Amino acid sequence: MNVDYILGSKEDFFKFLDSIGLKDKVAVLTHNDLDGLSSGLFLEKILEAKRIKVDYIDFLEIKSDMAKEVLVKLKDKDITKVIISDINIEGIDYEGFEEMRNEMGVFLIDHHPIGDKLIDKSNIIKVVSQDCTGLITFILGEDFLDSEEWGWLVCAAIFADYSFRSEKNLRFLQSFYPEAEPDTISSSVPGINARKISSALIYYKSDPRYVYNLLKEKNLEEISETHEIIEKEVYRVVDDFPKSRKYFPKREIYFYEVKSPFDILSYVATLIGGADPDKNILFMMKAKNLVRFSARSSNGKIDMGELMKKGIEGLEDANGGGHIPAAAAQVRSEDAEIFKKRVLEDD
Ligand SMILES: [Mn+2]
Repeated sequence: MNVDYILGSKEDFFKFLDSIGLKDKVAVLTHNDLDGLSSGLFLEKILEAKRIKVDYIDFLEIKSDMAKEVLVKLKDKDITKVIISDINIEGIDYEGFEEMRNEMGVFLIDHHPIGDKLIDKSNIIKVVSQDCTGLITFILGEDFLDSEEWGWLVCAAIFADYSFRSEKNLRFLQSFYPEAEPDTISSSVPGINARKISSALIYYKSDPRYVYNLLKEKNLEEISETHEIIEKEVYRVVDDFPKSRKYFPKREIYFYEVKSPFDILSYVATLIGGADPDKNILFMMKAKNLVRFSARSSNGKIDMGELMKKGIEGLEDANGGGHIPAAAAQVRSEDAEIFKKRVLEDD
């Protein structure tokens, strides 16, 4: 399959791998979601085939100083070469990313838009957002990966990142699952696998490495067990939604607080928002010292991205934004009421 590269090429990637010597210590850093985990696994397999040992692998959460934070760990472990995947780290923490590139050899593979500050575009592969990183690394590794063995995982990543919306990616998925069609894909094997893995990532929220190892062992049985627990919890909340939601007529928004020991906020928001696209809904979930919000206006009646930005204006340690139909925000616990008032009631 052909990949349309926005930046970099397959040759660049293998040149970088060839630059890795016996004395180098190698790390793989990837995103802590399904696409991230699958690309990390494919990278590890490619490196293994090239007889390069991975000394450290980490699954990162997106946050503003993420490159700086992980750089401390990398230096501590004397890492000299790093491959980063599925994170637009050059956009999120530009300074930290450049600092890392000064200290060690870095190669980035990603499908998010290129950060505006980026000047040095070497050692970076960027592709369109619709080509998930799991797919890109799978294609990069096609000479080294057993596609019979890992087809199920790349297809689950394609489902999870909505990459099947592009014609060529759908055809790729159908080469493994000929019966999968866009309108029935969520009940197809890759759709179900993706939902199971996403549940396992919620269940083991603080330990994505554990889920990574289950994937590596192809232990779908244990993944299914966590899925049942999470599904049950999600449906409990979905049932409670019509009973406990509150309507704010001024903006025509429903407000609902998700109460659960599991981080099911965006799962619930996507499910309820998708099932009732005519409703505008603000979901809230309390975390340790902060409160997180997820907003849906599936028919796009309200620009939720803009509304989230308006809600956090001037609030300390707050962030928020997103797309018109789906957006998110988080604020300190003490600012939650201000945020709610701005979003639900103010002019
Ligand atoms: Mn991704």
